[in-house]
Amino acid sequence: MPRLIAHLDMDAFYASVELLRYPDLRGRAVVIGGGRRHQPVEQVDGTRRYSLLRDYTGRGVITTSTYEARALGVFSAMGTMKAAKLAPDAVLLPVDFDQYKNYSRLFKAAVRAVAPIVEDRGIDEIYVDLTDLPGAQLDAGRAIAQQLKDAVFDATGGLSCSIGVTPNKLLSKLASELDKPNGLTLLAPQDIATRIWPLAAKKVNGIGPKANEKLAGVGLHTVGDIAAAEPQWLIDTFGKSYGAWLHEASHGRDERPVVTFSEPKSISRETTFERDLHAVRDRAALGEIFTELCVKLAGDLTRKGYASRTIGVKLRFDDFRIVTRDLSLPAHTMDAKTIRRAAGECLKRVDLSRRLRLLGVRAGALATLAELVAPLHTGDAAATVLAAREPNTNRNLLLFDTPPPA
Ligand code: TTP
Ligand code: MG
Ligand code: MG
Repeated sequence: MPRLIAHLDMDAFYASVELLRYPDLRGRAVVIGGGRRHQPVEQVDGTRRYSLLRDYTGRGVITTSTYEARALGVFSAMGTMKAAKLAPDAVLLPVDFDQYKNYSRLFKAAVRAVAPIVEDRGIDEIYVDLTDLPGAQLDAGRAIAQQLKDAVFDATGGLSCSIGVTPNKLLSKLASELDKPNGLTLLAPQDIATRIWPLAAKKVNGIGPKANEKLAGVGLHTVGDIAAAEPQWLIDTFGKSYGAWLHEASHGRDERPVVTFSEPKSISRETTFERDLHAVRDRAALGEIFTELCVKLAGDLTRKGYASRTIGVKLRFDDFRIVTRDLSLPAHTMDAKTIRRAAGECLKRVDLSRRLRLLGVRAGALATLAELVAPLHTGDAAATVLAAREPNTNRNLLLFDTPPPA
């Protein structure tokens, strides 16, 4: 049975979410990237006054734009001042990351209700494995893909998305962009030559700016150019593994599975002692273990790209009774000292007269680094962060338009 993999990407995501609450802006060039001072002002006559790009001064960067603004040459990651030159009459709206995160949850839940094998690829896109869904093979996934689009539209109160359905993730990612916005594109292997080979090489997920430059340097500009190159020559030029991958990718071959992943609710570290320890008599040893747990926990958070707002402790006594306590912090943290202090506060609320078998520290109420950092830095701040976290690898992809503050 051939695989049927869908890639779903929301259309002009942040901008489309804003249009849900400002429907009077539909059809206009709108860019998202302002700060609080660009909040629309409600007038006495019930209309709203919007900030216009022409009035913008600052060093912000645009996160996205409506398709009407794109027609004027205004795209993601463009400096807002530069965008103002191209589209002075475009409306500028502030970034409301919390709102986009809510709509992200909504559309993903709607998809999971129809097709449960979902791989999260960031705030506005997912892969979905349709292979084994009833009826999917009858029409190469078209009806189910349409059902996904309808479910997303209904669950979000009117957001559109574009879906590509092909035998693998690599092709689907490319296909979902082919007929944007509101696209539904099915590709079979025989469509690769006509629809994929004309695309610029850098459109392929895995061909970054560096590789693209090197490809251009040897005269390979499109996916078709790579496909036409000798595999051995690609290997000689680009190295054994990347060269071989370039050949496979250009022919639309990709075996990677759809990997489901859900964000952890909490991350914890605990240790069972070799011999039971007493809070007073073994104070030094316990203190050392306690600190080490907090340091390790902070390391886990940092490595995985999370920060926590609720720190808790877990103790098991020599009679096997378990006690937990937790404490909410004023702000998210991934800092070992802050965690240690909060965990220490929790410990003060426990009766420590019995000896301990186990001690654990837990970080809950997690937020991803991208969630925390994006609202701080988008728009008008000195450094604009275009942040994304790869959910499967937990790799943080933080891109600053100016160096991050020290
Ligand atoms: P994209 O899916 O790349 O773009 P989009 O949804 O706005 O438009 P399209 O119809 O072409 O898919 O990114 C999703 C959101 O991520 C986007 O709405 C805003 C944010 N983003 C940034 O903040 N900075 C960026 O450089 C990019 C590319 C996106
Ligand atoms: Mg999108
Ligand atoms: Mg996207």
